Amino acid sequence: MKFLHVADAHLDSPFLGLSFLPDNEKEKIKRSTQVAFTKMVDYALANQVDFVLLVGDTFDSPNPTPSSQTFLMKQLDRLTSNQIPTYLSFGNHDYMTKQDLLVKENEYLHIFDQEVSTLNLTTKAGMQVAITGFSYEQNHILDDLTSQYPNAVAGVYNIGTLHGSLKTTNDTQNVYAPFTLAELVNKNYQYFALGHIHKREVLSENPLVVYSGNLQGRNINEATPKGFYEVNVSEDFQSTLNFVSTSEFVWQIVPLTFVNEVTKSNLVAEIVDQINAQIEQTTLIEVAVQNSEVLSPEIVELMRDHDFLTGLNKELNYHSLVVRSSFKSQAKIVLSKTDQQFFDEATDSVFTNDALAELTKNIQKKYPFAVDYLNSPDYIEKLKTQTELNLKQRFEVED
Ligand SMILES: [Mn+2]
Repeated sequence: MKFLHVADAHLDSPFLGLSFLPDNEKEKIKRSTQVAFTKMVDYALANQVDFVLLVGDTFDSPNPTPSSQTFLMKQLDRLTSNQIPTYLSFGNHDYMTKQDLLVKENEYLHIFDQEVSTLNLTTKAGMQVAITGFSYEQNHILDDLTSQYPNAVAGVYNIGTLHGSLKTTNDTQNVYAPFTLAELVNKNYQYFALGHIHKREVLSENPLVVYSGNLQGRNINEATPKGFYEVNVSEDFQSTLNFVSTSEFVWQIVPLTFVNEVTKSNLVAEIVDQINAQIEQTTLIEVAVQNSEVLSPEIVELMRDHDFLTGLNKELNYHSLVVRSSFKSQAKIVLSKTDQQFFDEATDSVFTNDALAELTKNIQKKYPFAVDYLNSPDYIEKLKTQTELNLKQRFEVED
């Protein structure tokens, strides 16, 4: 038997921050989530899989556009009219009810309710499968629902589907159907198909507890190829994973280090050569200058400019695009010993989670989805680097 573990298609993803790109490029990027989903359905049909699991956040929002609704309806129809059972649950982004979909449940399309329930299936080859799951009806689920998952049934291939995240010690983060790995492992299911975290990850090998990641990276923090897992199951229930990539393009931070003297006349060639040496497929790129102290402020200004960055694109391999730039400096701020002490103290007190939470209070209130981002160590690190760079440009610096 083989089935597909798919999650987080995020149809309708807005791909924010790319408004400066030409319309045709923007359109292509926006369409990429649909293209990725279509590739998955193509694969299911070509390989005659026994069933497909869609583990939440198929849409990016609970109010999908007519275009996405119609698209999903057609794709589900391709699966079900070819008698491929499809099991869909709603996640924290697309918390909806069955009645909100353009397509009705039928013999082959099963949609999980808010309550944890189990659906049974016998494959064409006669294998018994039990699939347990639930749907979100609001964007947060504070309860750990794993106790409601029934015990494994002997002789049956038991699958748990769960859109959620591992419990953390910080309770304010435990709002997406939190669970512990031990709880899942102790269910003795053959496979836990997880959704929500966009990074592909095997949390446990035996039994398999797996995040498939999303189908198409949506921003620079979602680098590496994305796709789904095909799970092949032998008659004695041994499961093997086969990752199938569906991304139309990948995101990549491309570090740039300038060795030669950089002038405006060799700038484009310097950047393009370094990028082309580091990409292997269609890529949306952040160029990350590692030693911006060798660049004049004018050139840094130029490299921050969208028109300049867009102008590089026609020289790049695989129709790749530069979509942003960032700057690190190796230079040190020169301070007297006492000043340095104050500077270090200030750094430690400013870049704390609490201080940043206070600064971004209004943003967090207005855009609750930004909370995770603003609190992420990655983001805080970036903010720190950027602040240091800005300060260095004001102080005297030495290499
Ligand atoms: Mn999610």
